[in-house]
Amino acid sequence: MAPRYRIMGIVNVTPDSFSDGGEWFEREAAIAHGRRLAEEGASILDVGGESTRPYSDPVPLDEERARVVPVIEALGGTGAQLSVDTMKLGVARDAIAAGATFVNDVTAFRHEPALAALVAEHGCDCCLMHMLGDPRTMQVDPRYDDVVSEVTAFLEGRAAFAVSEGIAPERIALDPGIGFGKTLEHNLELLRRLDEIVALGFPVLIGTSRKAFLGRLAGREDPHDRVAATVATNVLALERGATLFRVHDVAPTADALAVAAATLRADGA
Ligand code: HH2
Repeated sequence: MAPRYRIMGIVNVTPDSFSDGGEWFEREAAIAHGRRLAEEGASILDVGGESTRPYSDPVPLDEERARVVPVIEALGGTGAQLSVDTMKLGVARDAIAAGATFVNDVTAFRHEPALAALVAEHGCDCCLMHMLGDPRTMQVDPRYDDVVSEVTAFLEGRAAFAVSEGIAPERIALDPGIGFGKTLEHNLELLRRLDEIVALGFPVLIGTSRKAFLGRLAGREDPHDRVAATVATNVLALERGATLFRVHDVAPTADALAVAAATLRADGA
């Protein structure tokens, strides 16, 4: 039987995220949005205060902390596990104090390696993602000899680092980082051969939600019109062994994965 899967709903508390920038920037709007995503079937809520879209600039620590910590605190009663989408130790520390038990670091502990020890100390879950370069540079002519084997080797190395810092292997999820230093072909190859990353033995998280490559394939300029395209990639990823799905649109994803999982005999959580 295929393993259970979970949906991670995206709560962006940012003025500039690529697909929903500014929509949930007001604290109360972000909190209401998070509650709605939990009701729709998100068992994890991923709260982020810094956009990592291509060419974006970093956000100062105090600003990011002020965006995410009150939202995490307020989402405590939803029943969903709370995740903080940050690469900063200071933000993660306060997010954990506010109730987060999952750290989603798109730099896989490369930005601040001490984040790994913090995650270990608190027994949190974490997601380690592959990214080529940084958000300011990653989409400038990304190149690989074989994108899947290079991403897989990178993730294996980062997981080994996390374990060496004391994080239990079952608390580590790996993510190929769709759109982070990848062309359209790279993204498709990673989805096509996702089973090679799954074979490392860690839960695999996939984040395609509303991303630009889907807009190019489906001819959808507006990210809000990329929901069906997103759902297609998540169904394919489930079939290849992914168990965590990071999405903006929880309700349609939940429906599609329930049907796909029943067909594949994978249970939702
Ligand atoms: N994608 C984004 C942000 N965080 N984390 C993981 N683990 N995997 C992803 O694919 C991923 C991520 C980008 O999406 P979004 O949060 O919607 O946009 P922005 O970074 O512009 O806020």
